[in-house]
Amino acid sequence: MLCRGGDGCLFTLQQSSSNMMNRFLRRQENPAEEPESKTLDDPWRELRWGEKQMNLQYVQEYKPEKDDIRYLRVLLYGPVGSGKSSFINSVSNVIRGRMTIPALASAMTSDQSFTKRYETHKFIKGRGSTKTFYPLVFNDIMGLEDGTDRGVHADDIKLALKGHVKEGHKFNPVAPISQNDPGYNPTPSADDKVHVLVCVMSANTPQMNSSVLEKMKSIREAASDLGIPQMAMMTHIDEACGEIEKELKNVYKSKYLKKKMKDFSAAVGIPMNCIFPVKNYSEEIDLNDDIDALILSALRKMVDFGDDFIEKI
Ligand SMILES: Nc1nc2c(ncn2[C@@H]2O[C@H](COP(=O)(O)OP(=O)(O)O)[C@@H](O)[C@H]2O)c(=O)[nH]1
Ligand SMILES: [Mg+2]
Repeated sequence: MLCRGGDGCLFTLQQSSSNMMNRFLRRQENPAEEPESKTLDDPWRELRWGEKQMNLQYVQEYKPEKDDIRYLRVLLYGPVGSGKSSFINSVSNVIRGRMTIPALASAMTSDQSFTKRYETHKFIKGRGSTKTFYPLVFNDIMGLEDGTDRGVHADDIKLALKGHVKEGHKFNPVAPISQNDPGYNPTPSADDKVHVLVCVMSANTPQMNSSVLEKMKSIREAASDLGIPQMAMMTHIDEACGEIEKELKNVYKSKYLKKKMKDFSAAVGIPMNCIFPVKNYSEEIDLNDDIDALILSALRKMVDFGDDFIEKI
């Protein structure tokens, strides 16, 4: 706006303010002109970021009430690269209060699964002669690849749910474990069985293909038949949404993530309130309270769901 005084100035001022008014009215009529915010004003789920310590203590002090059950066993399944091994590492970091490297995470983004053996991951409690394990253990099962003869066989996961897969068994993608196999456990104990089934999915991948969805569905049905509680985790949330990458506390404000979780919920039939977003430890060299808070929020639910099931068996 040029203003040199006199009538010309008045005219230019009037013109300028009427232009502004027009722009304002246009925006009112057509909000699309305004770049839409990527975040909601208020989080859609409440997470008390300051309660990390309480949840940590809850998980650290958890112990199954039944005498014949030493461990609450969580089985993680999901596509290759979704972050199952990284989640186990992350839990180890959080529970032990320092960075640790128990389960190998694959840095390669290949379509072949890295974890092939059925292995129980335990977390060490105490040091030296007082060394014991926390009663919360994880099994990480080979990825669910596209196609029938690749990745883990859905039948193997079903047998693992019932505790029939022995520690160290090497999965064969072509043929599921049979009763004659040395890796088959005919008489599983109550804590060989899986107490919570957790699907791990990356928020940073496009739509899942139908054959992976089919495998997931059949596993979920088997778990439902056995009464095993189920939940899911969305990982890679930092990579999927710039707002979360900038600030992890935006996790429940991100419109993108909310939509991704809703779509996932609809595709696999896991209700929204059983899906938890987490950011795994991946590049960090030190612990971070916000990362811990999200992991503990999911972990606490795993413990509660698993414990409910243990009470029933
Ligand atoms: N940025 C980021 N990277 C992740 C996350 N979770 C896993 N990763 C990385 O993704 C890759 C595959 O993870 P991995 O745990 O091996 O997947 P798995 O095949 O399901 O066991 C590794 O390079 C991890 O560091 C996450 O939440 N955020
Ligand atoms: Mg792995």
